[in-house]
Amino acid sequence: MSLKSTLIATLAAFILATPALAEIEIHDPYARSSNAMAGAAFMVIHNSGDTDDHLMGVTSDAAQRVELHTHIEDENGVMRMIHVEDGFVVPAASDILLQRGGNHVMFMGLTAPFVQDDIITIILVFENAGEVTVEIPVVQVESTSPSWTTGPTVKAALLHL
Ligand SMILES: [Cu+2]
Repeated sequence: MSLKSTLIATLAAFILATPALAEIEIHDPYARSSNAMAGAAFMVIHNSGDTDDHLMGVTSDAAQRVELHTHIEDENGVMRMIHVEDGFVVPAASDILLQRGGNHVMFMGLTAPFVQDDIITIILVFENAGEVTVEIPVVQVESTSPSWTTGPTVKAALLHL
């Protein structure tokens, strides 16, 4: 293969590999578990592209079931977590937050307990960007912000697990 054709092949591979990576960026991911069976992951998902994308699902070996969840307030004023089967839209040139008390990645039936500083690997599946692998550090140590597991209403909501 000539140098020129090698360069063209390299360039073509680069161009083919780049677009999906350029559109979606994940910032500040962290994961934590409330008990030996369940955990959640939080992050900022940034869409730098000029078209909306759609987070359709998530997979991971870290638990038997991994789902996209959100919190809703039921008729009794109790916050409950529900599986969001349609996923989340990530608007063009915008961010969505997966955060405590809101949208999150839920782990049910942990393969192994989450241990501080361990890395949990998940694959987010986007309609346009495709599969995006995210390495997420476990942060079990309490920060100054209130834990998603400490409030009595959220504890009640965990019973659905
Ligand atoms: Cu949940």
